Amino acid sequence: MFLRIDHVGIACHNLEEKIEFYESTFGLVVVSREVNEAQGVREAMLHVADGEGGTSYVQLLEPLSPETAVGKFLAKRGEGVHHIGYGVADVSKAMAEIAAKGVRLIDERPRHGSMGASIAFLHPKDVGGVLTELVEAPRA
Ligand code: CMX
Ligand code: CO
Repeated sequence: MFLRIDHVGIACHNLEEKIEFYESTFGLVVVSREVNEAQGVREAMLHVADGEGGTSYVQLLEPLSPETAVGKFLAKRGEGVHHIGYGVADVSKAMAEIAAKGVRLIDERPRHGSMGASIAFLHPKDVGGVLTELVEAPRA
């Protein structure tokens, strides 16, 4: 069902500081910066590698306010890995297949993600404590 790890989402207090760290420490390059009001984040995608299944990124996330998903996470757990995003060919199809196995979907239908992707989240309580995102990249 999964084509690749599309991205690892990392929660942080200061996006610019964290970008600088990833650039200077790992040599990663920012390929996109966005504010996603619906998701409550200011974010950056940093390119990691291109593979047969597509491209993998690190997604750095700074909350727009304390009441957002990432804001609440930071208050409870502090900075660190927030979610894993898996690449899929068809997000609606993957959602239906996964829901049929009894895993709760957070999103009833796909939403807008980074760089034009269609995304949907699965509830961490049904995935062993891991917030899981499905990502369908836009057609080239
Ligand atoms: N990973 C694992 N567990 C998490 C979690 C995370 N990222 N975020 C919350 N939880 C856990 C909490 O620890 C809590 O568990 P306990 O009850 O055992 O303490 C439980 O889930 C409920 O957490 P909460 O703080 O009360 O928060 P909510 O229920 O209001 O929201 C969630 C949790 C997952 C439904 C919400 O964060 C959500 O809808 N996330 C999806 C959207 C999102 O994260 N957007 C930002 C990223 C955007 C992008 O990638 O593009
Ligand atoms: Co994500």
